[in-house]
Amino acid sequence: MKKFTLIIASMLACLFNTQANNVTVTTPSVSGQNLSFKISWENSWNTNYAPNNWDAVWVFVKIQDCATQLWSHANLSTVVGDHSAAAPLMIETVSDGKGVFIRRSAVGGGNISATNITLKLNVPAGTYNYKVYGIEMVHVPTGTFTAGGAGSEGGQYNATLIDAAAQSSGLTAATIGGSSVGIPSTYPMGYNSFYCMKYEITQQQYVDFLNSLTYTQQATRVDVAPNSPANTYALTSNGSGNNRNTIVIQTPGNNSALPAVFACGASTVTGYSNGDDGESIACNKLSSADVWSYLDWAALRPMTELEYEKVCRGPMPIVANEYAWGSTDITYYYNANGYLTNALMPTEKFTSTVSNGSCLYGVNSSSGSYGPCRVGIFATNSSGRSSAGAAYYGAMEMSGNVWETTITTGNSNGVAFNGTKGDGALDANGNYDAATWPVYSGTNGVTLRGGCWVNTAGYAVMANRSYPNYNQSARAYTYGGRGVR
Ligand SMILES: [Ca+2]
Ligand SMILES: [Ca+2]
Ligand SMILES: [Ca+2]
Repeated sequence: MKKFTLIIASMLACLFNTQANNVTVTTPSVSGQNLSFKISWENSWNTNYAPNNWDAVWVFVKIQDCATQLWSHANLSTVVGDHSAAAPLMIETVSDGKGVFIRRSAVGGGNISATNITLKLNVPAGTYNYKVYGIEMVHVPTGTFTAGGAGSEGGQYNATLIDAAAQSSGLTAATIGGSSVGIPSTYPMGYNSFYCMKYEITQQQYVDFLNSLTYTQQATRVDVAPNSPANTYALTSNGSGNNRNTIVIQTPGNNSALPAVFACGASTVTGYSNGDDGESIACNKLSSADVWSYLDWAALRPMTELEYEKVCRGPMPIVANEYAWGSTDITYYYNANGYLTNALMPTEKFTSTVSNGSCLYGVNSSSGSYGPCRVGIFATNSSGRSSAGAAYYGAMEMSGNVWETTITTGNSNGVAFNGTKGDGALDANGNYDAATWPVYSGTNGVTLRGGCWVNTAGYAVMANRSYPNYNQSARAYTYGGRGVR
């Protein structure tokens, strides 16, 4: 009877209703090794005409041991038949069992209403709390594409065909140009298929990450001590204010014993992370180590800068000086009083008509009232690729909003990366520890791509490579990122 009580208590403790962007995962129920929940998200697709791809949700599970209170990554069965998804969805397993992709099983489009999913866990017997996480992704199919530029992009690669031969034999520095070093065949060039996050990491996603860490790990991944008072901004570096980063300490931790509880807290009078707190705004003030630690934890991996170009351009020919949406159209948007309706909400949008080449760039001020906006802010039911500011395969804000933290080909640290995926766990200090991921050593293997809400339009040009050896060792109000798998 006592054990039964404990299980009930632990189930009550996990009444999560995860909402990141549009993905909603209901509170999971557990029976033996089977974990069941409903998933829903908006504007899903699976198309058999260009861009011939689909979107998906990368779903992974964390378990909290009721004895130790520690969260760890839960492996899932790698056998497709062990899982089930109601129509119109299907499950796609991965060989390392770190999660599953859930996607449309047939050609179609539109919103996915709450749909039943059952996943089979592969975890040791024990008493746990469970949390299910969902990250929207777009599929990037295997195929040849052209990297580089044809205009005055800035530091751009030579126009270079990335095909099966290039991936299998590597590229010389002279071939790829752009002050790149030679690229070995082990570096993911974007020829082979992968999934890319549809959006930049959001503030609520970073909060969910922080809330599964130990106190010591949290201390590494934020700017302030986790035992700071409630409502202390967690990411304060650079800029002259919070720059729309709303992540705060909701409940202070207890030094080296109890982790803090973080939340989005733009409007704490109404409650934390409750729909008016900036949860869906791109998370800025992240260092490369923050981005990559998030990705290791989520069992994803960093994106290379050649993959960045594949996601943006797809198989289309080069357009000189194009942005991520494949044209040179660009329209200036930034957050300011009166420009946004439903500011800080999941429905945040601009009051003016959205135009072709919609892009968040060019504020040229570090004033704390300026900052990034909600991810996917330009996409509507009727928007086209250019008005939505969408990359070829449907990823959003690949130009503008926050910089994309990608792995450079500009130095040996970067090109040593071989695509190893995160395993869901960080080291005891909260740092990523996946093999070949660049470790900071003077040059940290980062290049920033796609511009941001502060910089001029030239940096938002897709092929611009102004920072091939960037030291993104600190946090700044324009830095963020996303991952792939
Ligand atoms: Ca609130
Ligand atoms: Ca961006
Ligand atoms: Ca790891």
